[in-house]
Amino acid sequence: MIIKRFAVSAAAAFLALSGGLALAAPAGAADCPSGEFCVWENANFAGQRANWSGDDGWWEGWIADSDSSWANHGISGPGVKDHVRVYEDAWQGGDMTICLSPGQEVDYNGVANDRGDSHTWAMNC
Ligand SMILES: [Ca+2]
Ligand SMILES: [Ca+2]
Repeated sequence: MIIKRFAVSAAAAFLALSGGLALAAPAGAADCPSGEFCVWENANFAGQRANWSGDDGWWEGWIADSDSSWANHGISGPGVKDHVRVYEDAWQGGDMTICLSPGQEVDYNGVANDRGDSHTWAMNC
């Protein structure tokens, strides 16, 4: 992880040094590890972050019913469950509050705000 971070910042430094005008914004605004689904307690990817590479049927108390922004940095591929469905109750119960396609980042959603309790990776939304 440290090595990877170093490589990324080295690449960024190289881009900056090589006169990279229009330093392209990173692919996503949200700071979320590749391959993972991330949830923040505040809008705009702020506050404490929870992240998972797999499913979670019962979010920890501090993030349950506190989710206000979301990012799906899952890896896509043939036959891969790369969408994420968030549910209002534990164990994928109740309504689906929000569903993210691969790469999708949502900085706020009034319907889903502070309702999530579980999520699962899925083939679609
Ligand atoms: Ca919140
Ligand atoms: Ca809930």
